[in-house]
Amino acid sequence: MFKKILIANRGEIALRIIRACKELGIKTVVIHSQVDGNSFATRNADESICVGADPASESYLNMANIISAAEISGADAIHPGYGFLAENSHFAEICETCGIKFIGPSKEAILSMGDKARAREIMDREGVPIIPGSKTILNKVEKAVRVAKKIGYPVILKAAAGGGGKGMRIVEDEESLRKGFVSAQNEAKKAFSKGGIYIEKYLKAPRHIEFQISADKKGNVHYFPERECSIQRKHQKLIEESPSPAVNMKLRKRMGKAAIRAAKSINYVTVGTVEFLVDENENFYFMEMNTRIQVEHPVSEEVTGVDLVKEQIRLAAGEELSPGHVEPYGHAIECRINAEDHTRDFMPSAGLITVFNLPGGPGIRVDTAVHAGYEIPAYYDSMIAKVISHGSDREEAIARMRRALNEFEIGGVSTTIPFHIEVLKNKKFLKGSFNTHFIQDEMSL
Ligand code: MV4
Repeated sequence: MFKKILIANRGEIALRIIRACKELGIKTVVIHSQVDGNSFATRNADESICVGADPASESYLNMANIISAAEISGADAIHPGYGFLAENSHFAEICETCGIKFIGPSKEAILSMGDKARAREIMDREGVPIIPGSKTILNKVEKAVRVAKKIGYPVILKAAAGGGGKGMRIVEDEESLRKGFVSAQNEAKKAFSKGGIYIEKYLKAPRHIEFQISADKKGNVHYFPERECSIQRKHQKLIEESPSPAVNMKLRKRMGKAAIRAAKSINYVTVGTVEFLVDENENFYFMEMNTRIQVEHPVSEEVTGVDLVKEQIRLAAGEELSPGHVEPYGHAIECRINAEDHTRDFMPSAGLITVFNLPGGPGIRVDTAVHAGYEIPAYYDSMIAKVISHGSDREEAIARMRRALNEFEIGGVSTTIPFHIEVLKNKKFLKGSFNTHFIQDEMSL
């Protein structure tokens, strides 16, 4: 097992990783930018090292300084958390070269899943269902036109280096495909420095359902009960739950087995997530694989009792898989609380938090590194807390979440709490009948 882990992240996830390390008896060193010097994470770690100025490019993305910090502090592993360097295959490679264990899968696995067209190709070869479309990057518009003709319009253009919805474009006919293709390439090139585009049949109203998996170096792979992540806005998830109200035991088993096949196809080790789109007829299709611990991992922890961050660390250290949990215990929901004004197009609301009184009681967990007197820096994302409710069934989990959101007192900044409370009153949400268009269709913003 590792003796000391360097945490290359900030905020609630840095704290979450510190907590896991403490329970495992591992020393921690957290890196930070100048503005984060006195954060709750730095105060809870055994050591902290400033690696640069406030912009992430100079600190949380500064590979040379982070590696130096690991070497100076004698850390034998680096946990990247989510975002920043978590899915950077180059960083994983540098860690390996320096003899520091990157807590995540191999650089090869990160690289194959980072190229979304290649990921599709691998999954198709392994018998994991993919959305009809191109198996490779399309260099010429004529090729795209040919594929689109075969699968039928509408189609969606996606950037192979993108993911999470960045650089997508829906086209209804050949004319708009011809018009949009080169500009989509240019946009992708600008955003990701790689212009590769692939196309898929556009599914009209899919649900986003994903499977947490865990895998050890011997090739044992488990799947966890699915997470329903359809409640998103501009490709940012806002509410996640486990299990999905749309998935029965039979579908869970079919999708879980496909998720295991996906992980095995790239010799995956540690924890990861296989994302699927699911249509009204229970057809499911591989969309992407995320090679990191995700923001929404707590809902899986609540319905299984597994500490996923500890499991991730144990698996990275070469230990064997803990027993799996296929059927969920009760129901869990997570609301991401952002410091944003939802009445002003979710504009970030940076500034001083004057009041911060947490909800609690039965079935409520709050993952946050924020406190009263904390000043939200303008440099990073706007998530300030995750409220996770757990109940014996979906009804109880919703009732507990509603109760907790009303208890939560935050002063000084606008938050998305009122927005979440509205969603939790929506009839379609309560019935569990929604898809990825829910916010656009149901919430008047
Ligand atoms: C799709 C899709 C429909 N068909 N792919 C990909 C990333 C995720 N955040 C959204 N993604 C989608 N991929 C196919 N083949 C629908 C979405 C999608 C979406 C697309 C455009 C505009 C808004 C959207 C909201 C949710 C899901």
